[in-house]
Amino acid sequence: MHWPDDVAARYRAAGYWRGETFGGMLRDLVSRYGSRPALISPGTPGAPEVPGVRWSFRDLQERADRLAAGLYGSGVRRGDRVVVQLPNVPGFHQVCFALFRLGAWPVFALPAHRSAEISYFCEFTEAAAYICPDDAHRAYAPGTPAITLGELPEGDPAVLDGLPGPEPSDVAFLQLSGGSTGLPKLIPRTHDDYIYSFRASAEICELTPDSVYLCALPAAHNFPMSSPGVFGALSAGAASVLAPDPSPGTCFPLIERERVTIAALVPPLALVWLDAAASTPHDLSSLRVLQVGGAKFSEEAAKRVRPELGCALQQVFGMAEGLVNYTRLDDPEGIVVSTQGRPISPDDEILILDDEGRESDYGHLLTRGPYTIRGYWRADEHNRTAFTEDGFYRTGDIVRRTPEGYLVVEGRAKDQINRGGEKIAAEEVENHLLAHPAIHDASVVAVPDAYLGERTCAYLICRGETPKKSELRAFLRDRGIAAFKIPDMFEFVDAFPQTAVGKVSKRHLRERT
Ligand code: OOB
Repeated sequence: MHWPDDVAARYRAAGYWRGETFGGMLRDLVSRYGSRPALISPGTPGAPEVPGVRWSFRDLQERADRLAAGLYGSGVRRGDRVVVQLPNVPGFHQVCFALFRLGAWPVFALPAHRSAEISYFCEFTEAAAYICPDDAHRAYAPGTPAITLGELPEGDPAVLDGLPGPEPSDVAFLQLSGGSTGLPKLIPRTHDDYIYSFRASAEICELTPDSVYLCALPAAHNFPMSSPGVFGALSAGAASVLAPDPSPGTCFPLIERERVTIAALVPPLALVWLDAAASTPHDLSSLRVLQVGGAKFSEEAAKRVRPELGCALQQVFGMAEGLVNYTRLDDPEGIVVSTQGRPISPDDEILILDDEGRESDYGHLLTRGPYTIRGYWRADEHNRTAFTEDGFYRTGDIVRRTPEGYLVVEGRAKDQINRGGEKIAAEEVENHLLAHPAIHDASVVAVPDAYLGERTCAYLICRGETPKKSELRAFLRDRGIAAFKIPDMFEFVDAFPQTAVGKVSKRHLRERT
């Protein structure tokens, strides 16, 4: 699962891995920036039970330590897994740093996940606890002790004193893969590798203690977490504003009030912001950089950012498994609007192979480097195909490399739908559909969509009477899957087109719509 010793030694010698843990990093930040703002949350207007808060670096550390002591008192130990599903509130980061301090591993679920996903994460990771927003969530993980935001335990941090903390090379948490298989894969990220990725990202994004980062996407996703995200902002001594939702109605007043300098969005939201900016009464002039990533941002839309929002665009092409590419802030506009950037690290190895496995400037993207995993957690069989023998990760993305060394995402070879940045593994949805008694076979594919980039279409072969589409939607909802995975369209067919070797030809299915 880990990097070979000689490679790890090389990453240390190059200064990428500094032998630091999250706990050590926060202590160091408190000594430098103690009373400066770290996390700002506007609260929910009209809901006094969700008040606005401003935590300094010291507040964050003190609260995380008290929580770590409380969790220790509840039995959470080093190496334990804890499924964390929280909205964009400072409590999310308090929980992260508390678990990091104990050496327990957060397993980052998304707010949209429901019982099917949460119960799987809890069971597969043998989670010691499930930290969730409220009582309604308890039912998602019947066998796991649930702790709601309102009942986070506190203890005397003195109990932590004698405890051995995690090592820098230890796993810090498990991140979710976008996935292309029946069950989501878990990504083990270490203190060393992750801290390098967001520190270097903060540098690329030119963050300083005077920067203000707006976290509008779900905080648990890799993009707003570390590219540079809230962790990158913290590492630079900068404040982060946690938006309860990404709408212009919520975010524009926050940008004005908190003088936000950088924000991150997926392409459909960037379009909504561009449209709303034309008539907003809010002053957005503090915004210097809008990052867009998670799915392909069209060149036409990209060209609108500077004239209509008055800030620079930065394209971000990354993956929870590791590799992140950025256009740089001083790149010529032509590169910024037409490419998805270049890697963070001089030691990110990029391999582009054509269908015959020959090196090329167009084809399958494989990568290896100081913050790209060498294997998913507890997935030996899948790892044999997802990684090459010499440790390259097969991203499943089809890319082109420009003469300047920038990557352009041209398509995808993996069986996944990218619905405006939300990743859907076709096989996972197909398996849920196959559980319906009237469905004989199911094939889920992406269809182009002007707003989301892609939507999902389920092609179905039925036995007996054809079920109503509304009934299928209700069936999937009742199976407890996240709403974004429920297909946008259902098409009933008698047979699936086949490839020469007799497999379902998803390419031909996609061309039907
Ligand atoms: C980010 O991470 P994931 O793990 O949700 O998804 C990774 C996949 C990539 O393999 C690629 O297929 C797609 O999402 N993707 C893009 C893209 N950024 C991600 N496709 C086209 N253009 C882009 N700019 O999505 C993620 C992680 C860190 C930073 C940014 C995004």
